[in-house]
Amino acid sequence: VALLNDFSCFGKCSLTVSIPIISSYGIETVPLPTAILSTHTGGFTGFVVQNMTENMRLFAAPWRKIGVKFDAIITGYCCTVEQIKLTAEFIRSFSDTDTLVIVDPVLGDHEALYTGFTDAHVDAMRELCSLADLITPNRTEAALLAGCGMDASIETLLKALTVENVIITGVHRGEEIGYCARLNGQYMEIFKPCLPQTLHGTGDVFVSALCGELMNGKGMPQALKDAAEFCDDCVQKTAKRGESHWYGLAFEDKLKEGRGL
Ligand code: PXL
Repeated sequence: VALLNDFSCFGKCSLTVSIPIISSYGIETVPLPTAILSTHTGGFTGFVVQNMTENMRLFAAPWRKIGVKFDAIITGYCCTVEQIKLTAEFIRSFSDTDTLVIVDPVLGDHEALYTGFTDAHVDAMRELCSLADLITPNRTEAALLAGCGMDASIETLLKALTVENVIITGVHRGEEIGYCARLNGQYMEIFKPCLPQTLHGTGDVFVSALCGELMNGKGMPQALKDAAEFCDDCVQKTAKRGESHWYGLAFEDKLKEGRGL
């Protein structure tokens, strides 16, 4: 699996989450960092960012020479419009007809674009999504991509999104939070208890588990169910650790449990 995402050294999101989780499913990972950050940007200040756009081109060139094609490509955080376009180019070069392409269209949250992102990012991301078999926007990203207002219903959002398989994450309903999806033309939803705190990187844990399940041959609906369960387990384990663990999910506790330790 090729992973095009940022490498946030401290804070547990993106590549530092997806490499170990996907490996734990017995799948080989090949990361291509879009940026290297001292920490992720959710709640930390003074972070340092090394943009990797030029290196992405340089690193991918020898892979092209080997003629490698990936069984899956997952894309996440892209810093710039140029990088979103480069990511699209990567998918075209390194996939064949069987490659599973998952685009996590990182654009924003809580009804706003992330700092530094513009409408041009949304347009480029919409184009990137058109190459995907499955996209996993949160509710804010779904509305941006669909060109709908933030108060649009899930039904309206799913109708407006033309990618065949869509999982909208982070949907709040009463005391619960969950996923609303259209998979193989069928509507499906899963809700879990919501903790009263923001947990950064939850989407990355979910998408990584989803990829692991799909690559082990599960169909999309079952993969969604099992990835949601995996992610909820990580959330519960994080809650047990208390407030010192505010910056990310304690997914290591879950992986350790899988070893019977
Ligand atoms: O997973 C979310 C994420 C990814 N990448 C970076 C982030 C965040 C969330 O804050 O800051 C750099």
